Formats: sequence, structure tokens, C-alpha cells
Amino acid sequence: MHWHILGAGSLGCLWAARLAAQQHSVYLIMRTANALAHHQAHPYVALSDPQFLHTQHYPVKAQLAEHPQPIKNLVLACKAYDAQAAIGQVAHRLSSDSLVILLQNGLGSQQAVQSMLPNTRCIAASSTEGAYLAAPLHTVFAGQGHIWLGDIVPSVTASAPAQLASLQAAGIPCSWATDIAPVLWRKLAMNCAINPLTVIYNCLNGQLRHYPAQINTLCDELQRLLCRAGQATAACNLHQQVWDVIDNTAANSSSMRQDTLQQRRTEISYITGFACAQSLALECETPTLHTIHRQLQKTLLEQGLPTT
Ligand code: NAD
Ligand code: KPL
Repeated sequence: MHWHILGAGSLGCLWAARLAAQQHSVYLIMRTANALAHHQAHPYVALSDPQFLHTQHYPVKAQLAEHPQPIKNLVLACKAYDAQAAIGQVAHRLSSDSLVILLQNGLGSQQAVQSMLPNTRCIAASSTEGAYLAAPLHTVFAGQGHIWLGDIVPSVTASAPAQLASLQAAGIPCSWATDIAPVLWRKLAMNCAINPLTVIYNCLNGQLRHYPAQINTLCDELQRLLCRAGQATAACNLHQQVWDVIDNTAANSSSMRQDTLQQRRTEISYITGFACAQSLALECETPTLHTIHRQLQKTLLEQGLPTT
């Protein structure tokens, strides 16, 4: 099977390596001619385990967005804030027969991409896998997890695409969700409750145990917001789940804190930014959420990082 992967970063290379290992034809879509030339000198992606005990190199091809080859299966593996521009560069290569898998965290970018591709099946992913780049095109599989996949525009007639079996056969641990929205909203709520405060207090996830009142109030508001957004299932038992994640990931730095510490742009607009916009649109009062969003923006500004 042919797979194009747009975004040769941590997750893009992880998906590329596993597909290439199963003899799929994998094409990375590179951002610049320079990156393409660099890859052509050594046309592989490398995949290491967290202890760097094993590093395997897998052959992948690469091309630029303007390449004329039609795209049948696309994995969009860029950050949420790059998703629309990236899709804009390859939209002419997609058709109504194409499948697009969106790996972006948060909410908002998936719907924006689907509206740019009204005739193409777009599938959102919610992933708990963890990966980082040790070097360009060398990804480290830092944390095992699971991926839920589901149609952004659900339809009663649509079943899982045939490609799902190929992903599973390639060792990508994914399952089909007939309704992905509750999965995405639940993850959004987790990310809103945990990630911004770890940046504001510059702390590990477990150290959020010092702020029980603030987190419980935030969870009250997020729970109300989810219910108002028609996501009562996702709102169920939210407080307990947030505390469980805090305890189970106590020694970890949240993804947003890692971005901040490495002076990288965060996905704030697709996490608290999206939640704040929804609370205004749905007239659901969430004062603590808005305060935390503003405090996060202030912290990012002080560190010279974008606030959107
Ligand atoms: P990353 O920054 O490592 O990789 C993104 C890549 O996309 C970069 O190499 C960037 O140059 C490239 N890119 C952006 N626009 C492009 C364009 N127009 N053309 C070609 N390339 C383009 O990001 P990541 O960590 O792989 O994360 C991707 C998404 O997955 C994010 O939304 C993230 O939140 C989510 N996610 C990541 C992890 C993880 O462990 N890395 C886990 C869960 C979810
Ligand atoms: O998903 C996470 C992240 O770091 O982005 C956690 C901390 C597990 C929940 O917000």
C-alpha cells in the first residue's frame, strides 16, 4: 500500500518506520528542497527504543508537496497550528478516494481541515503514544500507548476503512471509534486541566497535587462545558480521571511544558484557546478556564513564545 506522511517529525517518522517495516511504500513530504536533498543522501528513517538499545533504519522515499503523484493515503503528522497550511499544499493531490488521517492534538484543526476537503474522508486520531526526535529523521519511541481513530464527520453507514487492518498489521496499536468526538473532547479536557498549569507553575505533572482546589474548580467548569457541547459521556467522572492521569504520569513533563522548555511554539490555541472559544459560543461560564488561559499566555509571552 502507498502511504504519504506529511510532517517528518517525531510521530511522522514513527508511523513511517512501522509502515516501511511492513513493506508499505512510504513517502515523506518534506518542507524544503534542502530537507529533501538531505534525505536523498540517506533515504531512511531511524527508530530507537527509549534506552537506545536498538536502532533500526527503514527505507522511505521523500518528495515535496508540489510533486504530481496523486495521494491515496495521507497521514498528516504536523502540529495543529500548521495543519491547514500543510493541507493547502497537497489538497490538489487528494481525491474523493483518498483517506486522510489527522494526528493533531487538541480540537479545532481537524474540523478546519475537513472543511477544506469536503469530498475526502478525514479521520481524527487520539494518540497516547509518545515519541521525540533524537536527530532529523531519527525518532525515539518513548512511550507505548494506544490510538483511537474515527471519522470527523460520523455517518451511520460508514464503517472502519480497509486501511485500519494494514495499520494494525504494521504494529500501530489502533482501534476504531464509531464516534471519535467524545474521545477527542475527553483528551481536550485532560489537556486543559493539566498542561497549562504545568507551564504556569513550571512543574512536573505530579506536582499539580499541590493545587487541588484550582484543579477541581477547573474540572467543574470543563465538565459543564463538555455537557453544554453535547459531550456528557466525555464529561463523566472527569475529576477522577484527571487525578488518575496526574498520579500515573507524576514524573512526566506535560507535552506543553516540554514545548515551552525547548522554546517551541505550543498548541495553546487548540487546547485552552479552543475550550475558551467554545465556552463563549455556548454561553457557558468558565471563569477559571479563562483566567488560566490568560495566565498561560502571559507565561508564554514572558518566555518570548507565541501566545496563540
Ligand atoms: P513535530 O514538531 O515533531 O513534527 C511536525 C513536523 O511537521 C515538523 O518536522 C515540521 O517541520 C513538519 N511540518 C509542518 N508543516 C509542514 C509542511 N507544510 N510541510 C511539510 N512538513 C511540515 O511534531 P510531533 O511531536 O510529531 O506532533 C505532531 C502532532 O501529534 C501534534 O499535534 C502533537 O500534539 C501530536 N502528538 C504528538 C505526540 C508525540 O509524542 N510526539 C503524542 C501525541 C500527539
Ligand atoms: O496528554 C498529556 C500531555 O502531556 O499532553 C497529559 C499530560 C497526559 C494529559 O494532559
